[in-house]
Amino acid sequence: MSREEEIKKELYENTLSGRAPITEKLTQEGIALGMEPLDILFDALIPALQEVGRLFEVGEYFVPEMMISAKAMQRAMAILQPILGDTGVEPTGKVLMLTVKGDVHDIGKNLCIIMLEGAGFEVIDMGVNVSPERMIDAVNEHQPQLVGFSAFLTTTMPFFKTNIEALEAAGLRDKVKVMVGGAPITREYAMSVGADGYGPDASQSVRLAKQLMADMGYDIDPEGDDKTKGGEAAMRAAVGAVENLMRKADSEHTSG
Ligand code: B12
Repeated sequence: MSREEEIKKELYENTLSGRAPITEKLTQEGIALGMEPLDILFDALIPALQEVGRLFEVGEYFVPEMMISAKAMQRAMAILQPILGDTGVEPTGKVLMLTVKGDVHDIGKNLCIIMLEGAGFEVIDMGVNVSPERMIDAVNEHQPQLVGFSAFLTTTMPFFKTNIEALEAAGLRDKVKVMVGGAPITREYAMSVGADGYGPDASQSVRLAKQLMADMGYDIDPEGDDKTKGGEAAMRAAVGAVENLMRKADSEHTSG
């Protein structure tokens, strides 16, 4: 078996068992050997995640195992992402993404980031539990066209409004478009707090981001993905696999 074939096999096995440092190393080795990122994605990472989903359904895997596997895949994706997203064209736009104060859920936000970068956006990821003050500092520093707020708890979603009011108070509200999302969020809620758009999933966060850029007068086709030469489609497949997996976790996560 060639080293390339071995790498695919080892990547599959280590994603399945959730060994993130090893998936990262193997992906780096594969890329250094000249392997195609899409082959790594479709022949190793996505099949492994599909198997994780199957093991969950038959009761052999539980939420912690699924999350550890998803993390291992995300570590590998972090290496593939810039290569797949490297379109050689100017970034579509700049987006600042964060999970609001008091909230540590970041899987959904991270999936949106993977897709946005795959679609050619430059993304500044501020992580989780981000205060309105830190958000304002970052908008001043990076001057993005878009800001994306993520919240997963009914107790933290009011921070959308707090953040939007902070943007108004800082005189920045007309400089950025605000998009929001997260498990408990609805379009109605998003509109009621004064957001410019709501995205129910990672794919739609890309369409929304492009639409908002077009609304701001940038020359962008919200439906088009021609700039990314297949990278965006590959990302969509990978992100879809992780999304399905995490949604399955929902049924077991009732401790709130
Ligand atoms: C995984 C998980 C966790 C993990 C988070 C790990 C991590 N690093 O993110 C851990 C175990 C840490 C956790 C902790 C808690 N959790 Co939790 N968690 C979940 C779970 C099962 C999955 C969330 C997830 O990652 N989904 C994966 C993605 C794919 O799902 P998604 O929501 O569809 O995300 C998409 C969209 O929302 C959208 N999107 C997301 N952000 C954005 C942003 C923008 C700008 C746009 C456009 C789109 C967008 O795109 C995403 C990708 O497609 C959910 C259940 C659920 N229904 O979501 C509960 C859930 C969110 N958790 C819940 C609770 C209660 C908690 C805890 C309070 C539990 C506790 N008692 O401690 C703590 C809170 C900790 C805190 N302070 O934040 C509740 C919230 C209930 C509520 N309405 O408030 C939920 C709904 C579970 C439930 N049914 O009770 N949790």
